[in-house]
Amino acid sequence: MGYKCIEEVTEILDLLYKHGWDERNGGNLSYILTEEEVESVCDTDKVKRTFTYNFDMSSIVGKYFVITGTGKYFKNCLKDPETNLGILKVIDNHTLGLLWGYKDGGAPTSEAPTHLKCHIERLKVDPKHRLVCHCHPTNVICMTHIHDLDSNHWTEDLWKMQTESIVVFPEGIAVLPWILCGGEEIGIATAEKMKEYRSVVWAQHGLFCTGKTLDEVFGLIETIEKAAEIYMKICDKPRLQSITNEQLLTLAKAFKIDFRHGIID
Ligand code: 2HA
Ligand code: ZN
Repeated sequence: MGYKCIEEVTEILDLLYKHGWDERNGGNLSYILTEEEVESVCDTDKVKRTFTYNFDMSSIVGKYFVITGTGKYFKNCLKDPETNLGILKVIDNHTLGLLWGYKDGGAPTSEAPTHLKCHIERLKVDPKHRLVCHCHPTNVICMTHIHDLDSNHWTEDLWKMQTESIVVFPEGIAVLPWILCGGEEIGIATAEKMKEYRSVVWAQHGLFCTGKTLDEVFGLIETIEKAAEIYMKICDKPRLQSITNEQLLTLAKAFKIDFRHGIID
């Protein structure tokens, strides 16, 4: 295939699959491409098909995205990117134009409106933002069955599972209750949380993570899932010691971490 930007995306999709976080057609990803990256794969103005959405995309008109296809399996993206992925351009307030991919007549993931709403919010906070990734990490889902769904309680407990957590997600993690996936309500609720967080948990479903690069977002997912794994392994065991608020504050000071206030301080 030889398209560097597509290879980078499919490598991450493959890793997510191999971790067991994207069974069957679980999960979806959207990543902003530069014009140069799109030019290395296809024409930037030959629109093959269009997809319309009923929300306002005016702030991202002209941007290019690679987006996983609806019903497609992360497992298959590395060997057949042109069927499982699409490159799309936001051609007006309500329309995506397909430039490349979805070779079998496919379409963007059912969660594309949620992804695009998250991109719109994250770009307001961070102009370098590029990636939204949704996956189904096992221990994060486990925790949503046995832990309350308060974002501050999750943040505190995940920060205290391992020293790295507060370093990797100092803004904390947001948690949403069970809401119908693929719909408007969950998209609006997720994007609202993205004004303050890069990571949003969907109860009994999975995780949405965002960031500047594929490595950053993959690392964020790994770190959150690792903290959740530790939580699940120790939650029913007697605890002799844990990380204290004071220790986290010492760490934050030493590493100059701009962490969310009102949880451990
Ligand atoms: O695309 O994960 O949330 C399959 C899903 C929907
Ligand atoms: Zn999902």
